[in-house]
Amino acid sequence: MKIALITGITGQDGSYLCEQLLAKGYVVHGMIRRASNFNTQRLDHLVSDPEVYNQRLFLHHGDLTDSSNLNRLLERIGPTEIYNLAAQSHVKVSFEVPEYTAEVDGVGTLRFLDAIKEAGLQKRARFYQASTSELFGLVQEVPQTEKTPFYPRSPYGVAKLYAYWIVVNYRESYGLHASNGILFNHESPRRGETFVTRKITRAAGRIREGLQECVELGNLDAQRDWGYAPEYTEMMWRILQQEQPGDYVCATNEMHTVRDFCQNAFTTVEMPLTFEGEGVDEVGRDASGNIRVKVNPQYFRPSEVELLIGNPEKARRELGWEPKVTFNDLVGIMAQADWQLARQEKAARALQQAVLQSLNLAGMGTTTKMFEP
Ligand code: NAP
Ligand code: G4F
Repeated sequence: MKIALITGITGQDGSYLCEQLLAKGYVVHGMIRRASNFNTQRLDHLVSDPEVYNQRLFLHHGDLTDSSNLNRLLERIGPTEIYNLAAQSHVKVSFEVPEYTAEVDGVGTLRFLDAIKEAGLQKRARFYQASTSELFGLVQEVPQTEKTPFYPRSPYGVAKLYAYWIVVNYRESYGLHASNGILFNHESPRRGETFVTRKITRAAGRIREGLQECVELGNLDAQRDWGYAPEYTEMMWRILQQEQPGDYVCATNEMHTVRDFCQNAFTTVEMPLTFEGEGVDEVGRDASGNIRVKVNPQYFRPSEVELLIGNPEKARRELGWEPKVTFNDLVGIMAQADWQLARQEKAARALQQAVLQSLNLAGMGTTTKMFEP
């Protein structure tokens, strides 16, 4: 029987991977962090299914900073495949919590590998590490491949660089079946709302429905190779099905600016934008001249990764992996989903307003300002 352990199962990738492994007949165990609120929204459809939850899907509290917990989980579960997706995954936030990011994203990976070795699971368990195109940072070559030298530009990138090399080291030293997926940005309607793509599609839907005036962004010139998350989690599985472990770039080989993403998203919600001005004075206006996109230096990073574009040739050749969802498809999927959410939010607000008015309490509880990196 195939038994998977997924860290970061509550995140974007963890939730898609969990669905895919269950569909392939795996028993799936997930590590979740204790939180003061429920944090399993992306898994709710599985957790509420009595034929799945506690039958083929099991959740365990844990944290990558706690070795004793990792040891216990490995001993109890005896996984055949381990997907290490847990991380403090926000690049800008890593400048504010560099030490914590190193602990979780860097040393956390070492804790896991060492726990596998100490538990004597190196022959039984295959290990996938969520490596990242942020390793390339200040890119030394365009497009980036498995052979491009690394030059990380953030505490996040540096922590992930340690994780990358410790995976290689444990593979070479102790014969672990341990692999790195060097994944370029991948997005979906489940993407966290403070990553730029989701921030834009959320804003486009809400602005279209009159729930928000404008969205403030950072560097509009940054270029990324954006793919569709479920295709990337499928690739993680393919890597672990290989007889030999290895390291693979996973990307679309297409690159677009943040500005392009905005234009495409606002066009999807039938509110095309025209950009004018430069630098911090650049704005995006709708057809009536209203400003819908502004630049706010608050969202700039101390050091920026200006461009990323990957060449997934090795994955195509060795794993038969090829992304099918194009940039336009991806923006369409996300903007349509968030437009739908905005319509629901508008309807819920109207209902709330009507109830408050009938109670003579109108105006309470409608703030939309959020804390955001
Ligand atoms: P995500 O949505 O931010 O999910 C991160 C997951 O890690 C969440 O489940 C989070 O739990 C968990 N986590 C955070 N700190 C933890 C800790 N100390 N102990 C245990 N769990 C912890 O990220 P994602 O987009 O799915 O990405 C998955 C992985 O791929 C990450 O390692 C990320 O760095 C890497 N990656 C992502 C991309 C991308 O474009 N998405 C590209 C390359 C690499 P909570 O839900 O409780 O916060
Ligand atoms: O969406 P982002 O925050 O993603 P970033 O920094 O590329 O990191 C993501 O992808 C990595 C893979 O390359 C993962 F390893 C990592 O875990 C994460 O999933 O920012 C993308 C670009 C940046 O250049 C940023 O400066 O968009 C720019 N940007 C412009 N305005 C913004 C904003 N980013 C955010 N988050 N918010 C803005 O308002």
